[in-house]
Amino acid sequence: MAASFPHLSPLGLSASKPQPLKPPSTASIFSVPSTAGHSSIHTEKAHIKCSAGQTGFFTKLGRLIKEKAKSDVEKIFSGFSKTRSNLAVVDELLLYWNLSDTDRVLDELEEALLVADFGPRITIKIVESLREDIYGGKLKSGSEIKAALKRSILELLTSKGLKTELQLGFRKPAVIMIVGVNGGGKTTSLGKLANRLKKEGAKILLGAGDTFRAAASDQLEVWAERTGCEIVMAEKEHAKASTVLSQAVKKGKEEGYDVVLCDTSGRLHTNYSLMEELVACKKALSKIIPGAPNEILQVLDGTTGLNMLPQAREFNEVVGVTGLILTKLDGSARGGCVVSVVDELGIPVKFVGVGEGVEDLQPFDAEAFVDAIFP
Ligand SMILES: Nc1nc2c(ncn2[C@@H]2O[C@H](COP(=O)(O)OP(=O)(O)OP(=O)(O)O)[C@@H](O)[C@H]2O)c(=O)[nH]1
Ligand SMILES: [Mg+2]
Repeated sequence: MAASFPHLSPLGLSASKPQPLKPPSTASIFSVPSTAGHSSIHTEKAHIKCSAGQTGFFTKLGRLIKEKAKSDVEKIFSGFSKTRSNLAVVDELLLYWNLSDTDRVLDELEEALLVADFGPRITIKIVESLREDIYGGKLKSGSEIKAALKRSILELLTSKGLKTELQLGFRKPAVIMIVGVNGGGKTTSLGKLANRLKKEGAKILLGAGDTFRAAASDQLEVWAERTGCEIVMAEKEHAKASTVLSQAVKKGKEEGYDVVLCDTSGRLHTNYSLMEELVACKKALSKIIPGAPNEILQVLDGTTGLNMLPQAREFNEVVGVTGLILTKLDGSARGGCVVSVVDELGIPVKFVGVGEGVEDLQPFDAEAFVDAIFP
C-alpha cells in the first residue's frame, strides 16, 4: 500500500525490535505561522530501517506498546491500589463462603461492585450468572467463584472484539488527536504517550492545539522538553487550533515524522461551538493527510465515575472517538468504570493513566487489568 505514496518512505521494520533513539538533550520548538524555509529543526534521522513489503511499522508499534503492558503488571498493581483496596472485601467474602451463605455473600459482592463503579447493569449480570452457577453446582468453593468472577469481567471487556492497540494506519506521519472535557488529563496523557512512542523508537512531533490559554502551550512545551520531542505551537494567543495543528501535521509530513500528537483545549461536551471547532480541526488535518487523524483518543477522568458516559457519547457522536484514555485511576477513581465504558459505549479503552509521572500511562490490557484489580 505504501507504494502508492511514492513521496513517503515505505514503512516497515527490518528487525522485530526497533533500536531506541538517543533522545536530543532539549526539545526543539517550532512556531506557527511559519514562513517558507523557517528554521524547522531536524534533530534526528529515522533510525528504523525501512523496507517495503514487510509488516507495517505502525502495526508493530501499536502491538509492541500493547505487549509491553503484560510486563508492566507490577506497575499497574501499584497504580490501582485504591481500586484493589475497595475490592479487597470480595476476597474476604469469598474466603469464608459456604453454600448456605450464598445470598448474603452475593448481596455484598453486588454492593462492592457498585461501589467500584461497575454500574448496575453489569453488576446484576455478573452476580446473577454467579448465582446460577453456584446453585447449579458448577462453582463449589470461594476460589472457584473468584475465578468465575474474573472470567466474566474479562469476557465483558473482550467480547466486543475491540482493538485496544493504537491503529496508526500506513501513511507517515500517523496523527493522533487528544480530546475531552477540561482538566481530565489530556495534555499529561499526550506527554506520557509521546514518551512511550518515542521509547519504541518513533520520531514524534507535538502539536499545541490548545490555543485558548498561553499556559496550555507552556505546559505542553514542558512535556516536549521532558520527552525530548519537538513541538509546534502558536505564536500568538487565540490562534485558531486548526491552523496550529495543520502546521504541525504539515511539518510532520515534510520532515519525516512518524507520529504527530495533537493536543486540544478542554471543552464541555454540551458546548456546541467548541465541539464544532473539533470538527474543524479534524477536517483541516484530513486535508493535509487523507485519513488523518488516525486516532481520536478521548480522555476521561476516572474520578468522575459513571458521569463520564454521557461525555463520551457526545464526543463520539460529534467527532467519532476511536479510543479512550481513562486517567487518574491511581486516585479516588474506581476501576470498575473501565468495564462500564467498554460495555456501554463499545469504544475500546486504549490506555489508563495511573499517576502524574512520565511513565504512568499503561496500555490497556484486559487480562492484566483484571489481575490488577483482583489479584
Ligand atoms: N493522579 C493523576 N493525576 C493525573 C493523571 N493524569 C493527569 N493528571 C493530573 O490532572 C491535572 C490535569 O491534567 P492536564 O493534563 O492538564 O488536563 P487537561 O485535560 O489537559 O486540562 P485542560 O487542558 O485544562 O482541559 C494535572 O494536575 C495532572 O497532573 C493521572 O493519571 N493520575
Ligand atoms: Mg490541556
